[in-house]
Amino acid sequence: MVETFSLAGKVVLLTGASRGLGWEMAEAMAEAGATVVLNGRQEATLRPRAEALVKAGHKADVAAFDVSEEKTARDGVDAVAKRHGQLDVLVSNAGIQHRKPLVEWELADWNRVINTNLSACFVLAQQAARHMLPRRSGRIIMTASVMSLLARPTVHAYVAAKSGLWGLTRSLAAELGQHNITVNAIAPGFFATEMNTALLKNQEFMAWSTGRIPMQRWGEPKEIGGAAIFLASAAGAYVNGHLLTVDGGLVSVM
Ligand code: GCO
Repeated sequence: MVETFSLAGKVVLLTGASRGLGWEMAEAMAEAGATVVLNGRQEATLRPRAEALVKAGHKADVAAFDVSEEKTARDGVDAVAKRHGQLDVLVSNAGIQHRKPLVEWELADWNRVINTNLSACFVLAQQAARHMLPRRSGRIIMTASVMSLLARPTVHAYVAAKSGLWGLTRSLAAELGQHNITVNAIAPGFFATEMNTALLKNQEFMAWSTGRIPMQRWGEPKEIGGAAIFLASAAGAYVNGHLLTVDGGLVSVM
């Protein structure tokens, strides 16, 4: 049974993996036996993370590049596949947030969030697929959000990007499934990560958001890892085009 959830022999590239949910998924997938390749913009923040995984007896590498720059993103994916001889799983997790009342938004802010949270995911998935198609094997996992399905004020580009990412997940699943490449999305609810520091400091928001969640609490970052292992492992072999919410029940209730 344990083998079903094993990632032994798999090379996994995770973007935005130096902290937050990206790091938590990377650590969990390394513990499941994968060789995890940690992406972020700064090698200096990635290297200590990789060293900690290796020290714990796992396999880890780093790939520092900016996912929002098309050429560096494509070259970064190619370099991982070349260095490790294969790319089995892409976890396209990197994302940014911007919170402003509608009338205070600049178009540049909109474009920045859409580019990083949606367009970069398309580029990364396309480049990863180029390595997966010849092997007729691969898994692409997007970090979507409950904001793929819901919305709240001030986070306009994030909601639009995450909604689009759920659509992109389905379109990629539709085309790549015949090649034994599955494409799925993990939709986190509210987790206590650095991206949400401003929310965590807002007692009114914390009371409101926690009250909306059936489990009456935000997620612990370590509670995201199992979803990534499941979708990347043999256990998830026939799961394709799925949005796996990890949200304490938030999207299931009014
Ligand atoms: C926000 C938060 C949320 C959560 C998460 C939900 O400002 O509403 O950042 O978007 O971080 O993305 O899945």
